[in-house]
Amino acid sequence: MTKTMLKGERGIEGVDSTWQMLERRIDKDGLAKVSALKNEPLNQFLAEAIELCNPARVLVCDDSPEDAARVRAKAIVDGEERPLAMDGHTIHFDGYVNSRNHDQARDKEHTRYLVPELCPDVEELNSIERQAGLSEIQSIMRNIMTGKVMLVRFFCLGPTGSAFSIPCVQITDSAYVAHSEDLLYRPGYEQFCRGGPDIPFFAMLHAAGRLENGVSVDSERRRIYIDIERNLVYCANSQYAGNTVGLKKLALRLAIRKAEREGWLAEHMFLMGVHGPEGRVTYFSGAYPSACGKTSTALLQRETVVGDDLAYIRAIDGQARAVNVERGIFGIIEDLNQDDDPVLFNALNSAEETIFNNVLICDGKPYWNGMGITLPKKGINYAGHWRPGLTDCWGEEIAPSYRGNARFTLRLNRLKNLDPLAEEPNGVPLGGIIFGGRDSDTVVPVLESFDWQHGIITLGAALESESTAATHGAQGVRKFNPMAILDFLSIPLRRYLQHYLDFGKQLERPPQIFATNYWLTDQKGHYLNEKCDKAVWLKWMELRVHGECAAIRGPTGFLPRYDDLTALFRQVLDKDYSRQQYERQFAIRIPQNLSKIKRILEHYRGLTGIPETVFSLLEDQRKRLIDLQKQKGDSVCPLEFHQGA
Ligand code: SPV
Ligand code: MN
Repeated sequence: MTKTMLKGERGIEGVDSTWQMLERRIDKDGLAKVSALKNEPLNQFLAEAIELCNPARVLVCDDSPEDAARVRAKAIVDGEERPLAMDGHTIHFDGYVNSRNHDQARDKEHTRYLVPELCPDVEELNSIERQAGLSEIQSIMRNIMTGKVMLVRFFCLGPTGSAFSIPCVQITDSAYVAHSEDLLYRPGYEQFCRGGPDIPFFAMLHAAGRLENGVSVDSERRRIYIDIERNLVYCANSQYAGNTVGLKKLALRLAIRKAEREGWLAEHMFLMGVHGPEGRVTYFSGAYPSACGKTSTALLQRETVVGDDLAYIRAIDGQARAVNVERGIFGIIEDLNQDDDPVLFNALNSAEETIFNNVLICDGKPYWNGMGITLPKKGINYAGHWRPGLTDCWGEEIAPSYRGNARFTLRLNRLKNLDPLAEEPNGVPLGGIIFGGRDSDTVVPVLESFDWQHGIITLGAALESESTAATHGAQGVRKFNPMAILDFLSIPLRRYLQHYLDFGKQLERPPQIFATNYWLTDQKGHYLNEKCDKAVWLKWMELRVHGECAAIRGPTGFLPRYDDLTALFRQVLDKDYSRQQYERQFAIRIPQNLSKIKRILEHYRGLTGIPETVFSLLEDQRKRLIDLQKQKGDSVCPLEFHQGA
């Protein structure tokens, strides 16, 4: 938070009265912790929050294990979490009234930016005039913590003590939220201490509101308001982590603005090490919309994981270097099973600190859809007592675990394939960036762009994904989701894209840009790949980054050669890979690619100020596709191209 938030608001007298107020409301231990930071904007934020929310008590936590244990215990006492049979395991349920009224996902409609009147840079964003928004959120949060304990916790985005670090303070009345953050983020109290009185920080104020059975119930008064002027986020009447865990998607929004000002990238990306020949490790980041295979890619066996959701990327001495913003995973649990995701499945079955979110509980054990075993016929889930065939008031099936978004929360250091450089303050060097959507009929399973600009525009800015929330079995609805970040954009897309293009200019050798698509089907709707095939695509990309394998130049980018894939399928998965499989998977489907370009161009034409490069690169691609179509027809296998690379 910058000093500007104080300007004109309080003089010396104000500073004194802020401190007097804190002295009245915070106990001696807490006061000592706050006072050691000597941070006046922080004091002011605390005083404002206390005045507004009016808690019975304030508990200020530092980085000590004792404070973390207090928070964990409180989550149980308050009923926000319940212990499970296995040591360290708890279950948290988010609100559910019926399939149309629940607290099981991010509330996009009520997530708004507070902006001054006529603010030009947010016309594409869901926003509300600042004063009106502040009045509304303040009226919702007034006295919202009456009788409750306000928790004050300090965390750090990115590794501590590094160029990437962003200190954050989270105020919340939810021990579940504070506990989740403890699993997901690095402790930050010491970082604040070291940073001195002028350290800039992000601030989050959350209140779960009225609870019944440990669950937030006033969902009609749920609001997530982001004050971009003060780097301060308010959230009320929700527990779902995507709304409430300030350091996750709320801080991402603030970080995108900061990154634009300072010349780096704040991204919705995993980060992983792919292991090449002779012990070489090459790092990749990957942007995938929710439920497109992001976490399962990041956690692939034989590779090493740095992070699964958020990455900061900086140009350091002309090289792109990246860190995991987090230190834990808030991952989707559906379909997670022993065969496909052994690393995670084993972690979820070991007796260490894990929060299960919105799964089915029977005899103290967690169960979820697609876990690969027969589920019990009764239990407790997000909707209460559950049995098969239960429906809500709209006739929708109540699944054992919340369909598509039941999750788990755990620390990454639990996983045996955590990358040794995961805590490296300078980050890991980035060899490649992957953009991956859920696409049944257009993009080939793996593809490399011609260069940085071509990749950023035709793969990143043109990313689409088919929704999974559609009725079971029905064709998904395709959604435009550039860089998988549309939900979190806090600047107009034109600026975000321009910033990406400019970022590349700071790099001596920009990371190579790739696309993956794990979801390609044949005309009958059968998947053309198995889940495990992604392991091969990663190894191919790793070789490409080092120029160790040739590729075929197609109209949309570089494609793998059949012989290289055959060798990799044998080496990585011990599988045969037939020419017929290759032809079906890697044929360029020209009409579908042309339709995609048309859709993407339409999106961009509907916006103002989009960089000209976006249109010219997509137009060039269109021409290449049409030329090829004239020569070879609608579907062209790479074996029919002639140029190599
Ligand atoms: C996502 O939906 O991209 C998530 C979960 O990572 S949430 O915290 O809801 O954003
Ligand atoms: Mn995410």
